[in-house]
Amino acid sequence: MTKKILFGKPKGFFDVYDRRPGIKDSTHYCPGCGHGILHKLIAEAVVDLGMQDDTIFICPVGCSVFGYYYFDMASISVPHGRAPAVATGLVRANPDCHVISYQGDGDLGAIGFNEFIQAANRGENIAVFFVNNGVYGMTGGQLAPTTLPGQKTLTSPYGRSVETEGYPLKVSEMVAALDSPVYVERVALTSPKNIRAGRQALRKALTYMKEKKGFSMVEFLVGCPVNLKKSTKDTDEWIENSVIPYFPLKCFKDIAAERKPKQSAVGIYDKLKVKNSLLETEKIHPFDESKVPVPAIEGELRIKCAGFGGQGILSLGMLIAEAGHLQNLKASWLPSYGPEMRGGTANCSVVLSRESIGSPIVKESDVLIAMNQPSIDRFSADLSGEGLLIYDSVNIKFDNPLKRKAYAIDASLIAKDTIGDVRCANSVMLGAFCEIVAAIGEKSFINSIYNNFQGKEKVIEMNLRAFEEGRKSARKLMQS
Ligand SMILES: Cc1ncc(C[n+]2csc(CCOP(=O)(O)OP(=O)(O)O)c2C)c(N)n1
Ligand code: SF4
Repeated sequence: MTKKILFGKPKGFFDVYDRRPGIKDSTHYCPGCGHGILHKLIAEAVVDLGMQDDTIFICPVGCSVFGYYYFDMASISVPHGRAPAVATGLVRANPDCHVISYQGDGDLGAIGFNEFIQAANRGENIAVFFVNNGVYGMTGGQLAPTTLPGQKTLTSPYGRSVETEGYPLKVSEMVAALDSPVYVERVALTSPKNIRAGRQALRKALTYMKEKKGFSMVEFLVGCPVNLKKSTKDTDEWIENSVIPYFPLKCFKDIAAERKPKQSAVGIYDKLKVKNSLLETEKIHPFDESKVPVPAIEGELRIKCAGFGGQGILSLGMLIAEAGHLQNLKASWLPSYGPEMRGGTANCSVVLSRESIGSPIVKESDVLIAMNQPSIDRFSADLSGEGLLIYDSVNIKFDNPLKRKAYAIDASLIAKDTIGDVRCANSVMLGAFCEIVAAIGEKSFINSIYNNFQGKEKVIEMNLRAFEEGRKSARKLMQS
């Protein structure tokens, strides 16, 4: 049989689908699948609107996961439901690119609903094409948030029960109720007339995105004949007779004319600006750390600080990280929150390095600063062979089974008796760390204390004294 091509392929598609393994001249979609029609409308529109070179098509998880086989434009695959989050990153990083967040009803309405609705509410300058076929197509036709009441699917063999599964999610209606989105319309890709309306809606959303008017969404009611177990013709009839009465075709919102083009968010990428805005360094630093040489740390110095919530463990880690940062090291600080905060161990991971840091998570540590018994029980086995342990001997009994280098500091006692406030025990430990590890100059720690307790003169004075006491105790230990 000879093929007669009535309409050529849109220029927005590759001539040959070389990325597709096996057959290169047709798509992987089932006959009658709505994705095929929608892909064609997109491929035509991006070229007609002159957007092909700066449009990024986000391929979702679902049957359209292989969109990049077909579209001759930039594309990116993302985890299930994450398209609006990735789209946000793309347009924030490059406000001149155009991002199509292409999502099924499982992808958008179920696993990714929060990311979707938050992006809509922020009014990100993206176009979301929401493909509502009423089921999870790719995985064999399970119930989706948009499955109709009474509709039979793989996971609702007796039909969707509104008692147990609730009513279908009316996404367009919900999005239109938000203030930020500029354009929301529901169309159906069934009859030629409906497809023409869908084509217009899609072009409108792309145009608004090009004009930087903000967030647009078009919901496309389409068929998944394979999972509905219907012919293509019956599927279209079913959409028209059963789906559209539930999900009416409508332009819910079109207020782009009232909106000015969005201004690009200004990123603060200037390291010095960030430092100045966060720390007001010029005003309060007693020392000029730019004159301090960068410490000769080999590889990464991986530190774990652990103790009770309330002992200032997270601040201790922050003070170390900041002291490293002030000496132009790369520094990361990763707090661990959770139920542990209430009465058990609170901990944080700090990594210092001259090079970029691989991971901020510290499992095997070079230094463990432990301030209570559960912490030492939990983390001492994770110390590396050469690792150093600095612990508060008031709260901890430790017989050092692995024979690590260990320094017992009476931190809580010093803080209580000498400084007059047990809450300064963390600064005693900071002083001990400064002296024992000897990687970072004491001036950076002092600056870090000034920064962290800005404006609280008495607190600064107490913590500086505690820091000096910690250094003194550590020196004594090291000499003995
Ligand atoms: C994190 C994660 N959870 C679940 C899956 C399994 N999965 C693949 S596709 C899909 C549903 C897709 O349905 P929909 O978004 O409606 O797209 P369609 O296939 O119908 O176009 C699911 C649940 C997955 N790939 N990743
Ligand atoms: S299973 Fe459904 S959604 Fe997936 S390609 Fe086939 S018809 Fe399209």
